[in-house]
Amino acid sequence: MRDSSGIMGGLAVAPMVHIKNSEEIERMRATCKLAGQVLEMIAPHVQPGVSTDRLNSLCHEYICDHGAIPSPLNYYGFPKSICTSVNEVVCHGIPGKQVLREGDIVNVDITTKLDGYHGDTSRTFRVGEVSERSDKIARVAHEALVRGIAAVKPGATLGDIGHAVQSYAESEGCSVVREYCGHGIGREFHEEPQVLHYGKPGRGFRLRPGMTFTIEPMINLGKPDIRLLKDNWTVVTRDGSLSGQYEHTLLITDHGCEILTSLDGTV
Ligand code: EYL
Ligand code: CO
Ligand code: CO
Repeated sequence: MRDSSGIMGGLAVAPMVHIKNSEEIERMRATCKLAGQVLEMIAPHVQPGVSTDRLNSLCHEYICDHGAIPSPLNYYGFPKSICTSVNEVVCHGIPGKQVLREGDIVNVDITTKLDGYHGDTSRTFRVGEVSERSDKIARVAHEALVRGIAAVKPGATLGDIGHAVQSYAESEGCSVVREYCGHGIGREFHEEPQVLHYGKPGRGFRLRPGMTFTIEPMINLGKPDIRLLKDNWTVVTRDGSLSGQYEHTLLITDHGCEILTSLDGTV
């Protein structure tokens, strides 16, 4: 039996990567554009005094008003439509009564399902003026995604992406969370392949035109270790250090890649 790790009887096998045709690519463009628009819509609302529940409601309404569904809602039982991960929360923060305060950083993670296809993107927002440390982890997490995307070109491998992210993050004295990775995306929220944010150049699956996947490195200011809170969803840094994350959905093209969740072509 072939398992999700791509290891069968101790031998590595190629993941079953779905290559999208032009019709599917148009649908990916539409859902990813909507996901990007949700982040643009919510940006001015990420201010001191707003609750994460309010951000969830605004995103939920916007997504539904545009004929789409928020993919995280009920996904493995997830109770909300977006993830809001504040400060030392690494990912899967559940929107609730928590009110954002000046100096917080918060990752807002949006996935839309439009016309049968998923688009996935996230950003770490600074709430008002933030400390040097908070600014650094947001900046390094953003640049880690920039470096990962820069490694995406025809003939490149998944290992090239992971290496680009890891070598940059560690050169800044930060660390890469190992337990979560980017992923293929399309008709399913999570498809093969797994896109690790660490690795060695030249290793792993070779990128092919028509592949759609996310890069979404979670970068910690301290150690890479994480733990799960008792709510069984919220992932935090074990050492309590700050964590940041940015995410885009990409399409591999004949000549490079298209950042499907970017509205203006920038990361
Ligand atoms: C829901 C499901 C355990 C997301 C992503 C929301 C959380 C914890 C089970 C991955 C896995 C977003 O790709 C993701 N974000 O970019 N689960 C996710 N959930 C959830
Ligand atoms: Co996401
Ligand atoms: Co994702």
